[in-house]
Amino acid sequence: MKSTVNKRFNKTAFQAAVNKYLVTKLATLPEQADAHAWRLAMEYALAETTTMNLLATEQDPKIKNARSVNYLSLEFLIGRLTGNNLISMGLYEEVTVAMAEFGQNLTDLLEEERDPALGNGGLGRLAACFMDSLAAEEYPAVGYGLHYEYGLFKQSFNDGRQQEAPDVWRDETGYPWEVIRPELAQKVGFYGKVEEYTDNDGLNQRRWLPGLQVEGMAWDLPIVGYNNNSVYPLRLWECRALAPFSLERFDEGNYVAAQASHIQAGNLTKVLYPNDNHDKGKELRLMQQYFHCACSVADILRRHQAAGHSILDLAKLESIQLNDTHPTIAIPELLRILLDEHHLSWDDAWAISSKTFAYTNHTLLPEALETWGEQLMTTLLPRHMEIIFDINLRLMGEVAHKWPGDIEKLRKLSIIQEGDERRVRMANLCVASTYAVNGVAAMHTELVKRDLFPEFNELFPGRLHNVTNGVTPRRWLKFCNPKLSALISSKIGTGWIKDLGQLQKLEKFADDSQFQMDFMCVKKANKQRLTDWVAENMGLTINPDAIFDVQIKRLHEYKRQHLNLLHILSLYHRLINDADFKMQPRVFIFASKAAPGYELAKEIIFAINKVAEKINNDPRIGDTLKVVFIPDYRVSLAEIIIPAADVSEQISTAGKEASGTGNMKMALNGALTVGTMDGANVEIREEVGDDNIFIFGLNVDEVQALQAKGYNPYDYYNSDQLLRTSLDLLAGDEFTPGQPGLLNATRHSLLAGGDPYLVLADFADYVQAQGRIDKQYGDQKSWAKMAILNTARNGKFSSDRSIRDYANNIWQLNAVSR
Ligand code: GL7
Repeated sequence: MKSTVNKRFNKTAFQAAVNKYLVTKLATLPEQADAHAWRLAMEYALAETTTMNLLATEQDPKIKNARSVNYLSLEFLIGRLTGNNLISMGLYEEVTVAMAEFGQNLTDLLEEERDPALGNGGLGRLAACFMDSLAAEEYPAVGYGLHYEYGLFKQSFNDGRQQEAPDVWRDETGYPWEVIRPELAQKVGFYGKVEEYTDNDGLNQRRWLPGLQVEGMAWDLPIVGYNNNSVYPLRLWECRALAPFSLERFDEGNYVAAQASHIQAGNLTKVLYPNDNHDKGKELRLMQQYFHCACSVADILRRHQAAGHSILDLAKLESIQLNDTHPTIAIPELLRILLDEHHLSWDDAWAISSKTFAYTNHTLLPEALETWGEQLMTTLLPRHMEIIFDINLRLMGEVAHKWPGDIEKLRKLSIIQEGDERRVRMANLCVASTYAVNGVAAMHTELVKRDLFPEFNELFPGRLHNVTNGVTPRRWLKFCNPKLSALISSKIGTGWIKDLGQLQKLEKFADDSQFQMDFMCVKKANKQRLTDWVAENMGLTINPDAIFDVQIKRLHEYKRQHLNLLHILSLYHRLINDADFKMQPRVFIFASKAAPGYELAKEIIFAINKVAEKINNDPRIGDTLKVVFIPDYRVSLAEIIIPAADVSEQISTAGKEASGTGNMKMALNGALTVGTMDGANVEIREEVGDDNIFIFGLNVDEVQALQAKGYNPYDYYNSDQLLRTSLDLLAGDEFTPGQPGLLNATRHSLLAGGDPYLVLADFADYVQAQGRIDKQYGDQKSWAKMAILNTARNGKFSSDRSIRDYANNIWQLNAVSR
């Protein structure tokens, strides 16, 4: 089958298809249809093309015989698909016109779509950007994830406190872009026992006899390549009970018990775990992980063999990228299949598996490094536990050979952590069993080598790489910021959409007064768009001429939203008590979800909301200072906030944020970063130059030195008057009238709680950097120049470049154009 070329758009045929779906799928008529029905019908009509091209890509012999990558991730935070797919298909304008003839406004229809929030934050969003770039660059790829029934929870505020509600991302009538693939369904086992037996050749073999089986149903979402005919699948597995589940129990008349196990088995993919950078070690989560891996590995082998390739050639044709340790169990799963089902020797099986897998590390935080108890592993996956012990035995042999008699090295590198209960360290398993390990920003990779895996780096020289993260320019500039995109294209053409480095050509306009005015005009329009959104959805009035100062990311102590809050408190204090204090009007904008079980994070949200309530209604402050906490942060909100940002807050404790990607999105859209020397901030600074970024705070070595010597937050509290006053504002009832101490949790964590992320240590320098920002904004011409240079110089942070780095340095992959 040859693919259809999108560009030959037939408006009449498209409109006929929309009409057909209105009637046949939505049981309504054009005269009666509401926006919801029009949107769904339009999407079904468009999906005809993407599904056809998905199949055509899959069937293409060039693809079947090419080396490809399989991106395994428990999260794909894809966001709304329709607007982006229209851009990739090159049909945005055509469909705008076609729908207008039905009396429908495309922009309004697009607003109708709910975000599929199948991820938590940066890690999941990165996976989505990578799929977009793989398709744009035409590197053969399949994304493998889970088809959660509920995505990340919906957030609302009740008297300032976070409330969580389930997120139903699919419509009752279905999700038009996805297509079910029953022929790809897989069976997945759990529990049971391992049996030894003698095969026909008289050889001793082992096999796993699972005690429970479930079914994995495949759903494909189309990942549409920008301006090409390739459509790759994002294959999401949904867990279903195998019916009839237990015939005997029906016979026994135990109808309800049989249904109960049925319901339980069907629950595996009900909900995404809402933790970000935190490992909770729940059994159901391990079941999700194995379910994901078993389905995905089986599907990879099915594709490989269906294309006529030998299992012995797996590593030649397939690479499997593990997005963090969440899909690590895919390694023992592949080994189990090679050993127990294909009866390969250990050495042969290992040779294949260890050349197939690669692993990306996304964090250094100890609480985020996954471990699983031996007991749980043995019960749930007895054969996999045996295989993990076998891998470890060989690893320990290598360690003993390299460092004879060094027990400490054995202890540190072992996949098995000794203690009251032995635990499996998933990161160690990954480093020992993959051919490449990468960090996600230059500094992060250095810290992985220096602090996290120094011994592994010695044992396996050359295995550790860096691939700096990136973001897709299609969603994060072209789609979310149409005005800036048009302005850019009017100066340098449209090549930047596929080759973001071309933004450099804007540098020569940085001093051009007219361009500066145009650029700031676009920024103002985007700020007005956000202002309108805030008025409409939150009933709050903000001033679009103020500095829009934005911190949008998950709520975490290491990201230090409370440092931002302390600065706000210091401004409030000075505005009221210091008649000489003057500042540019500023709106502080937050959007952030806290993990439902992370109490302190929720307290910080509460504190920000309460402070906002008071400041926003204080007549002494007027328009000078506003604080807006936008509820239910999600991809579609980011698309409105990011183009409107003047200042991008990237203020994590140095050494804690592996990369960050919001930092890249905002800089690309012309915001100036106030940030620490952490994650990708370091590389952003390298690109934009020291004059175009506001760096402050301790660097990673200073953080480590301070902690080694014994950090005491009271040293700062006692010696810095402004800090003390700001922090103490949280102690009384200033923001919670009649209820003193309600905001104490945040203050307490920073004092008696020991301030683990050195907020107080960085406060003074942060306030100074903010002062420089204030001053700089007073000079609009030079601000405009800095903003332009941020857009011009951030081309490096395209995920197309990240993907090319992976393809060239890790996957050894060639593009296949169709
Ligand atoms: C993260 C990092 O915290 C973040 O800095 C990085 O940009 C992202 C993508 O590499 O990965 N690691 C992690 O566990 N989560 C992240 O967002 C949840």
